[in-house]
Amino acid sequence: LFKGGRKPSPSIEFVALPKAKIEDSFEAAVSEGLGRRHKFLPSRFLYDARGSELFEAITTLPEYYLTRSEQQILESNADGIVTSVGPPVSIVELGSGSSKKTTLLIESALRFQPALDYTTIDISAEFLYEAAQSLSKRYPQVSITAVAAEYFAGLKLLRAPRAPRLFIFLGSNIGNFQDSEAIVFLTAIRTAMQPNDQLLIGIDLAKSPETVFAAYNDASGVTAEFNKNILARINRELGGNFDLECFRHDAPYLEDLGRVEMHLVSEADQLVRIDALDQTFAFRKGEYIHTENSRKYSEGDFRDIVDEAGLAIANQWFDAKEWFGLFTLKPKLT
Ligand code: AVI
Repeated sequence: LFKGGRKPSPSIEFVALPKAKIEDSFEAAVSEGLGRRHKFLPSRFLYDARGSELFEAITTLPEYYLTRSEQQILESNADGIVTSVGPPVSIVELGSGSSKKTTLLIESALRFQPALDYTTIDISAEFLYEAAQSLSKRYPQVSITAVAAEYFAGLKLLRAPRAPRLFIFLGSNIGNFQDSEAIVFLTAIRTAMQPNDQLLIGIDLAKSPETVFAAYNDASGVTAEFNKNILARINRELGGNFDLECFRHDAPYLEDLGRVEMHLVSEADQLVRIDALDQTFAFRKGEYIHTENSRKYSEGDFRDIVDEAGLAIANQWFDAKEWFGLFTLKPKLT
């Protein structure tokens, strides 16, 4: 562990793990995933600079209800959430807190206490640094610790808190994990928690198939571009020769499995060469690369996952249409 040199202001501490340790290899994942019988690319690789920009655009689409629903819940309930843990509270965010949603919780905490410890853990050091700077400018009463690390490593770096902690993991990001991965992830958070800490988590709920389908198949084609960007990224970074016109975005809602899958479907029999791997991959017409799962939970499914991770639901809040849920989770008494 090394401390990231500069201290930009007295209220920000920047902690970074050496870069080699935090970046797992895109190259290795592409080689392994495209070599499988059912071709697969891990969805975390959708988020290079362009992919992150496209995801931001998705969050404002008329069809993409998730961000607005979660925002609505926080607007109505931030005080209730914060006071279910404190005051005083400290906040630990998994993901970098540049969003409006985080600031609603910070502002709420500051209504009940004069100062706040806020820790943010994110893999992208650059993004984290910018988000921390802008938060610090806006809220000088907040002491910020910005940890550039993968979540599991970052959780291990947390110091003993000065107040009960509200961990936050918003945006239905948990929904991009397989259930088994979600259990491992929640267990890691539970292990880092003390008895009075809670985890606030946002999840997308099962609802009318038309509504879910539209959110991942928007009329303006932004989600299609977001999905195809992973091929463009292979071309840019690994010298691939994917022809983006020869792949089609497809995002079926598989209600039985409780998830949307994003696919990139080959429009023809074709060969794709990737120079950095010195490999060529064959695609049959209609064959697809599976690029993302996005879980739409029933309350029962979610409760089972929470339980398996050694946590229990403390409180729950919903938007007016009950499309999205915010849950506080606490360590189960053993
Ligand atoms: C980041 N994640 C919660 C988004 C989702 O809805 O699963 C990613 C996304 N994929 C397509 N559109 C948005």
